[in-house]
Amino acid sequence: MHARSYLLLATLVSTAEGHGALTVPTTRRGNTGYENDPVAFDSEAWVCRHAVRNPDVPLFEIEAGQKTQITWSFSAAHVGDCAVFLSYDVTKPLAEQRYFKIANLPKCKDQNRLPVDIDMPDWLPGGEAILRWDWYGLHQGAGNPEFYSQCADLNVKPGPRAVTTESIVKYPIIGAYPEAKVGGQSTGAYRNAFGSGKNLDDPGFIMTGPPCADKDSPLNNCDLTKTAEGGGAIDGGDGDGGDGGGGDTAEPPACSPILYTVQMGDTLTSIADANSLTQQVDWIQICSANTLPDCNVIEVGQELTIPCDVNLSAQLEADDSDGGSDGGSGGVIAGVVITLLLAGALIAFAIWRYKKPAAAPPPPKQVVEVGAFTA
Ligand SMILES: [Cu+2]
Repeated sequence: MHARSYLLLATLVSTAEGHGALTVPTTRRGNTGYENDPVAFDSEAWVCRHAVRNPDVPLFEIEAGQKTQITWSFSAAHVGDCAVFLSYDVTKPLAEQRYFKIANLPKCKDQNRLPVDIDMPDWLPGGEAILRWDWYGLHQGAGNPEFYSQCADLNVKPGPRAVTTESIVKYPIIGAYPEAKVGGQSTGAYRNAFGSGKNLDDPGFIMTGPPCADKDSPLNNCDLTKTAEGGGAIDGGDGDGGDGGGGDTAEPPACSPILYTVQMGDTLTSIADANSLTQQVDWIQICSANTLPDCNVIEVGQELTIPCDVNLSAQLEADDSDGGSDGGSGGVIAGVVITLLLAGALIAFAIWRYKKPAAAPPPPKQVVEVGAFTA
């Protein structure tokens, strides 16, 4: 019994933690279904979540020198930055593939679920290639990023300025991003998205990761990583080193759960989206926090607690440590009670999910509106 509860809880928690994926072009998963869990940034899944091309997905056609549109979908729109890399090593295993960057996508939550133009460099070689999209989420602080990746397979139509693949400086993805924390201390390699590196204009705003293959390119925000290390030339040339540091170690501000009264036309998804900036939760977390018997059913006038993602993870980690937030014995007791309530809610929700294995939680877009009578 206990073992099963723990297993279910673990499953739920890993689901609730995962928060974003590329949806256009169609990735190697072959659909836009849930594949949002974070990956370890030193794992092969960080290169691509699938080792080989999906034969059911046609190659996505792109043309050197032209724009192409991509789209990502975040179910919890965390602060952080995205980037696009290419590789022509389509027949090599993930660990041997070498990549180069073509685009920086700072603050990519601001384009959540929108078509985003990428300028394909006019010097791209022709042939089959891998488009690799990644995202580091900074909602847990500069020292604790979450990493996400997706790969899609391309056919590149070259332009008149095409170079050879050999003339592009390439590198493995594992190791292309710096450690976020060493010896318990933030390395400052990632920006403080809640403070000094919040906005593009801030002096502390840095994009982390290697420079674009053409580091002097004015396209695709490549100037943001112009001085970074790790590649950045299409003629085998220079590399002027660089700093890349400048972040600080501040942690995200604690946010508090808020009460929300359901309005006409609301869905759990729309509520999660509307509060994503402060609460950073998705519809699954709201459903779970309110122990709703059915995530599809909410009623106008119903009061929902919208929890806070940062506090949720902190709370889960705290678990059987003191759990108190202000040190007094009252605080400790309150903390334990809250932890127990939260665990109970998660287990209840997990059991609810377990009882309906055929009906996995619906994709957010399909959450049914309830109470939509004409006023
Ligand atoms: Cu997340």
